[in-house]
Amino acid sequence: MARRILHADMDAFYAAVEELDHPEWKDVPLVVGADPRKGQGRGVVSTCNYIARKFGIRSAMPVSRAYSLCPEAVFVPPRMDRYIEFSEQIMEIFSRYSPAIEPLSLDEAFLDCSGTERLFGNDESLGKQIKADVRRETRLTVSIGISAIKFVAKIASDLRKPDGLVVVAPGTEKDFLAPLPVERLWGAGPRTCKQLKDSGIFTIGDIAMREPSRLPGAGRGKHWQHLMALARAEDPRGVQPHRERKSIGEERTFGKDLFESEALRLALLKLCRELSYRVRKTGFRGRTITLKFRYTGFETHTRSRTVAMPVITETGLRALALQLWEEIDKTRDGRSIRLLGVQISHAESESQPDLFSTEFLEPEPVANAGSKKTDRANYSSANSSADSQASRNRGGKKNQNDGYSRSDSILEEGKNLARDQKLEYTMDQINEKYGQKLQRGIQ
Ligand code: TTP
Ligand code: MG
Repeated sequence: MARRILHADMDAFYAAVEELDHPEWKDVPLVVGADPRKGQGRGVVSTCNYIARKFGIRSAMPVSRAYSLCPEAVFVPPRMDRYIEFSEQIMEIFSRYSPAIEPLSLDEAFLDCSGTERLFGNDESLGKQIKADVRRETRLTVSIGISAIKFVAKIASDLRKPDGLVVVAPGTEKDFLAPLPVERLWGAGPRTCKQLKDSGIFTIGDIAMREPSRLPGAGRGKHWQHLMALARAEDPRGVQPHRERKSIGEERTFGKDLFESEALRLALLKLCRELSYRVRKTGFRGRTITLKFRYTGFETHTRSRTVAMPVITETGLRALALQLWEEIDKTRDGRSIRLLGVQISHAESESQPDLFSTEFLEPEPVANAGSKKTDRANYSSANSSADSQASRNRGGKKNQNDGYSRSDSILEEGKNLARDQKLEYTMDQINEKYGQKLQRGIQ
């Protein structure tokens, strides 16, 4: 089966973030780089918006040159913290669509989406879903290319920027590449392009058709061999994730900071719903749940708890998340919350928990949640797992210490857990079947 590689790259990334924070810059030429009018004319352009590009301004160009091309442009210094914040959000969105992600920079990544057709539909539908998620959650646009061949996906994402989606069907890659100028070829720098043009070669198709001996340098050397292979759409490289997925999470920055406990609780439950759906879809298994919260003004904290068994049901996740939330709510002194997130980490290697293991009832020692920010509070778990706790709560008297033997109680919890799991999978199927139809009806 053909691979399905997706390349996603944000549009005018730094500039788009600046426009988001300063809508007054949206319709004017905007350059991210030191302001040449303030005596810092030696810096270079990080990027610029698409209006500024019409004046010929480009990344890495000296700001003094950008100024001479467009004196009325607004120049703003880069704010890396803010771009990193968006980058994390974008990568988190990408991670919903593939566990194999190869980030190339803050704003772009390859995703290996092979075998996800049943989950996300055809290439077009997959690309549209990712674009819609990015737009809805960040209010930024991303361009996407999809192909069975890695570098073709990269070229495709760049072709219809901004806000592009280009799908190259398997088997059509050579035809797709043929008319494109040689500059598009990954690895063909200005020097190579000049050599090619001097030899009468202007398009990628020209390279593919040319006898290797009639290429510059007679086509010898690794560099030319590589370019020839690419021109013929030969690229065996796969997506190389730098690391296995260690966690899975959902977070939201609210449109307006939230203050009411009830509103925050509801927002948390919604996050739990979305996260548990992804847990079911990806089969991710983790035993640590972490709540992340950011106050108005950006102070960020996390609290986490580790349990003995992976958190696999929404019921279990909600129970744990609410316990953590109540602790936070008590200590936040009425401060408003800007961002809320929930994450499961501490990945398990086994794909399914053993429902009837006696470990099910053992408390787990404190875990290290790996938070970057301040005031991390880890709690050891009083209960064995969120899932079994939820089962106990629901089971009422029967699950108390009321004469049932330990193995009976384990069996009972296992049954409850299996029932929750089955119910939630069934709900997913119903939602996927009728929810999508409903959405299509509305569009
Ligand atoms: P790019 O993806 O190359 O550029 P872009 O996102 O601004 O524009 P587009 O993809 O729509 O063509 O780079 C991502 C960010 O990296 C960019 O916003 C700013 C930064 N960057 C630099 O700081 N210096 C550079 O030379 C380049 C190319 C990018
Ligand atoms: Mg970009």
